[in-house]
Amino acid sequence: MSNTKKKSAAPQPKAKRGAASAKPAAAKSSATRSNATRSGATRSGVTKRDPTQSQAKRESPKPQKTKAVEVAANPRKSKYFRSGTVAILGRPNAGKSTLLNALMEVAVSATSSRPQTTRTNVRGIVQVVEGARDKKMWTGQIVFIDTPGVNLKKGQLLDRVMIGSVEDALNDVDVALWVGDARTWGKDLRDLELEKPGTDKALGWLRTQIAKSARAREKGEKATRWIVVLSKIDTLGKPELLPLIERTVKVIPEVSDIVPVAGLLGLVDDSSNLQGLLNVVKEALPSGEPLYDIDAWTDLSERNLVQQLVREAIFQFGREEVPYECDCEIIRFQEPEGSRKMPEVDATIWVGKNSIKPIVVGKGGSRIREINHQVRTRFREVTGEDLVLRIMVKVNEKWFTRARDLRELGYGLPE
Ligand SMILES: Nc1nc2c(ncn2[C@@H]2O[C@H](COP(=O)(O)OP(=O)(O)OP(=O)(O)O)[C@@H](O)[C@H]2O)c(=O)[nH]1
Ligand SMILES: [Mg+2]
Repeated sequence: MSNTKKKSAAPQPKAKRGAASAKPAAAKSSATRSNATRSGATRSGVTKRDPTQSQAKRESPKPQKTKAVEVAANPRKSKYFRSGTVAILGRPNAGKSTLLNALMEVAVSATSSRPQTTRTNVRGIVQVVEGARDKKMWTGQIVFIDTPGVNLKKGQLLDRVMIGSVEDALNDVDVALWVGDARTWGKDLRDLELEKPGTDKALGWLRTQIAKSARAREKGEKATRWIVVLSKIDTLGKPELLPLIERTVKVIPEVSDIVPVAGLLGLVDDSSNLQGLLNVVKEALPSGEPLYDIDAWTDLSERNLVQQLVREAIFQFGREEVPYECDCEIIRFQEPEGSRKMPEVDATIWVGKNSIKPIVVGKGGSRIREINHQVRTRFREVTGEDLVLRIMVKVNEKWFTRARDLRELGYGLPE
């Protein structure tokens, strides 16, 4: 594994920002995520970008620019402004990343039908802008943190690192969303009622965390507010949903709100209830100053975005047992410069077994070509830019058990 250093591109909290981090005007207008941008969104949640606007600052990928974004840029800040951080938690495959992407209207977090697709925390910032066309007010800023699924089965070091990420995300957040798949939430409620932790102990963990927040509140300390989000409601009928909500109130009375949503439908579809969720979350946040500038929208650098997109493609194309044993390392990320008009990236897919390598590569390299094509397409959807991408597949049987290897793949482990 290489010792390539990751470029850190987390949006700097406002208080820590210096003049050097102020964004050029072009970047400013192109990056606002707000209610006003929503009309420009496609159903998949990715907005179209004006190709003439690009590369003003390459720290984090820029979402695509729409007329609505321009109109919404730099509205007046309301004196009733609310801001805060919100962790998105839940079992693997509950629909957390789909929810974040839908709320942000840009598919920045990796999703797939397989559990444990998300491996590290991803921050997505929703800027709330309200009001009529010429009276736009910037009324709130919600910093969502998408997390790996809570999975406490005794597993590899990688599993422990992932639950470490989840607990990091919970540190000091204002609101925690527990995303429960509506199709299996009834069973989860039964297990919670019987105080059975369930096979993966996720519910026991949830109880412990909620109790911690309740104790903090009793002591008058800052306490996280818990909201249950019932996901994938497009798969249920209303008659099934209402009893679930009523039972949740009884079984977890500490929860302040229960909000059913269908992330897959996207913000533009009223039946997704995503706007309803944004309203509830915003109301749960404290009044205060914005934590980030109005143009901040994610902490992913383009380099980390490519890494996530490769992981996503592996999860979407891989057979059952394959994805978990694979990960992606970005060996080289070269910014566009001079005659180089697009980023050039060398990536390695590490696989945990010799037998997996031919599956990932595919017949005559067919699967790796599919992965490469999908990553470049998704990169263009998010940033509006093309990418030169070379992918190698290599075997390292220990990558998910050795701290050093995990660190090199960008997992936050203490030295
Ligand atoms: N029908 C339906 N499917 C959904 C919805 N939201 C997510 N899904 C599907 O559920 C699967 C898992 O979605 P993800 O968003 O990757 O789930 P996750 O909780 O982030 O999963 P991990 O990162 O593995 O913990 C994908 O196949 C999604 O398409 C929804 O609103 N309706
Ligand atoms: Mg996820």
